Amino acid sequence: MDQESPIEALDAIARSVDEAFAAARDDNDLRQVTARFTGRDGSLTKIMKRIPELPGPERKPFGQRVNEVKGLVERAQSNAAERLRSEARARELSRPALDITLPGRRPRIGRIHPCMRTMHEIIDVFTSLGFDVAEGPEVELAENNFDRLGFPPDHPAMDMHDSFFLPSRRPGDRVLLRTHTSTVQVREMLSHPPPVQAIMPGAVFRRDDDATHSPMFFQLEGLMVDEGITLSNLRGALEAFLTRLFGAGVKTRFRASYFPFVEPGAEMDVECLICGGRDPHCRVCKGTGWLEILGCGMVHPVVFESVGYDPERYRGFAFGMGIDRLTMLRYGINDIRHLFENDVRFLGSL
Ligand code: FA5
Repeated sequence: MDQESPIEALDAIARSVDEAFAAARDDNDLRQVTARFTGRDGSLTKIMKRIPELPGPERKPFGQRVNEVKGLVERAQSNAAERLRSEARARELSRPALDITLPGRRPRIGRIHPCMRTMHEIIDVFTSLGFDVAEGPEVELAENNFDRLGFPPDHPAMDMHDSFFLPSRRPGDRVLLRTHTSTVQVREMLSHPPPVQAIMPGAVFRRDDDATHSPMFFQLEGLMVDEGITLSNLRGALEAFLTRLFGAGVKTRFRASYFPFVEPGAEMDVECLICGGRDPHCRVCKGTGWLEILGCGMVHPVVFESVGYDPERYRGFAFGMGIDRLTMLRYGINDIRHLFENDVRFLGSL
């Protein structure tokens, strides 16, 4: 059989174009079909090489016809691409809009920080005993933090190495991050005449950092001033709060201690609820079986004088407790730093 002429071959190519592109099912098919016509080994590319078989006058019209067929291929290719796009879109639209088999994601629900939970409970105890709640600033004058509380000028707490001093805007002011909430006692007494019965919660700052000392921690100060206040009022208030927080059986002890703003002064310890006093290497109680939770005492007359109260007429008690330490004891936490690392797995487990 004779080989078909280039003209017949070109006509056959032209007739096959539409069917070839109609068969393309995806972009990959489309690329392959296009290559079959116009690729390096494509039928249209090859047929150009047969031009010399034609008589001279037929060559030019043949070349034009090849170009026309190339145009056919291009149009068929772009129609097929459009068809594939709309088929894909139709498939997408016919899918259910929402995959209801996918399990939902539970939103994370925040919780109150354990220190704040302890703080709120203690506030509830004292407000039920008739105490008001007062607050003061975290950035304080050294005068309120130390001087009015009777700290002697060379007291080590005033050393730059023990407290966070800040540059002050007014020349002569010594400003620092308060090291205890006793500053608010001073502010309360300066702004209210006696009697005073208030608690003062808040954050305080010191250059401390170990298993039971954090550079930022929370204290809650208590102050009661009136005629005839005695040490038994102090013990009564503290016992009421400890029983509410830890239950009736918890062991506590008072130790005589020194604070310049009280006389007599004491510290109160709670039995180590982490090791129960059984671990000589316990990092919380350091093997003593006790953890110090607060300082307290009867307000020193020097303080009354510094705020303009009559020390002959008034007596008062004050205490300052460490909320973080109480939180450690309540939740059995053996390192205060865990409370401030913001690990939600740890905090969420308490
Ligand atoms: C004072 O801060 C006194 N202002 C308390 C006071 C108030 C005494 C009124 C008398 C009258 P002290 O430095 O001991 O005292 O701290 C009180 C409590 O804060 C400690 O018993 C302890 O529970 C807690 N505490 C102290 N330093 C830290 C720290 N770095 N991290 C966590 N808790 C601390």
